[in-house]
Amino acid sequence: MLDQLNGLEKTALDELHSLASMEALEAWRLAYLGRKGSLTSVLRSLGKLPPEQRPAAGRETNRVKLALEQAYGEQAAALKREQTLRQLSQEQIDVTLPGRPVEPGYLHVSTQTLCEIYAIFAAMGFQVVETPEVETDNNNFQLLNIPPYHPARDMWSTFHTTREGVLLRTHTSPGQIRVMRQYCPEPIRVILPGKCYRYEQVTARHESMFYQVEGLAVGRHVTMGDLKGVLTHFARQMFGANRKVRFRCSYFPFTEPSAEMDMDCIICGGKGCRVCEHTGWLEILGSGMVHPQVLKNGGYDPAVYSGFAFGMGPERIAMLKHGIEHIRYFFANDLRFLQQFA
Ligand code: FA5
Repeated sequence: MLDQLNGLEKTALDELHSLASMEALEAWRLAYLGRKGSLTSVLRSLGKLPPEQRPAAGRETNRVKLALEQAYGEQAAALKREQTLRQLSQEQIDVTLPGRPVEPGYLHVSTQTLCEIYAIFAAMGFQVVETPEVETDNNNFQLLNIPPYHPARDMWSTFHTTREGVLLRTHTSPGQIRVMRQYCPEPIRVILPGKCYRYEQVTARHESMFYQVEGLAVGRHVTMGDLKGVLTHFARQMFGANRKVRFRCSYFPFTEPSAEMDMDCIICGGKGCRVCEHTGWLEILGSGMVHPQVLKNGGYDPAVYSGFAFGMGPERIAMLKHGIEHIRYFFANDLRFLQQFA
């Protein structure tokens, strides 16, 4: 047995040192150290020896195994080194070739529009705050004066989740409650951008997922005049200094009074066309003075504090700015559309 082992060790090492490729090395490993290799079969046959010979034979087998493993490791490292040196001497790098340019990415048109909106409001002292897309019924509706079974719920067709009272927000207005509760009694000037979801049929101006940017200002002596000033300034910064705006009475349960802001049609300049449905005006956003009950729900005393809020759709704003006919282009991932805004 011991002679057999010594013979095996010698043959294996001789063979190993003559190997010239990684493939041959792997074949050697399988032949000697693999599960069906020679050394493994010697190990297996130890049990057949007379008991008094087993300890010495076991020790010797382990010694040979370790010696072969070590030699294998060294040979592998040497072959690898040789291979690398060979590659380095054969392959040449032409450093004079021009580099391959990495195509830079660019922002999606919705994100570009959001950035423009942020910049305009930041210049007026508004901070950007993000609030969750998955909301409670309480924040999305009830604390905004829309109790269960209130007919105003029809204005926001809702995606509910399987968890009772948890839904995908239908607008960014629940962020008003979150921010007021976080900052009360500090004055607030924030915009709250993010995705909203409505269970609606897709039309040229309606998607089931879209962005909104909410605005909220709360403090002492905040008036409707402030609301009109801020929003008129926004429209002129976004669409041009000569833009006319008008405020139309509207209804939102969480603002009182409420108003929608229209801008003179960017396409026909107010004369009337297909885009503005021959009215000369385009609706840009919903707004109003924060309802006293909503201020209370946010922790503010409506006898001391007042505020204004607004909500706009950046996709609709981008549609006007760039003359985009259908809202479905925004999220269809068609590069022919997206690359126009690179
Ligand atoms: C609201 O969602 C109110 N929360 C806005 C508001 C905030 C009013 C604060 C008062 C105070 P409305 O449903 O009109 O209102 O939506 C506001 C804007 O979101 C719309 O003018 C439009 O630009 C955009 N929008 C609404 N629904 C969709 C839709 N399905 N697809 C794309 N944009 C939409």
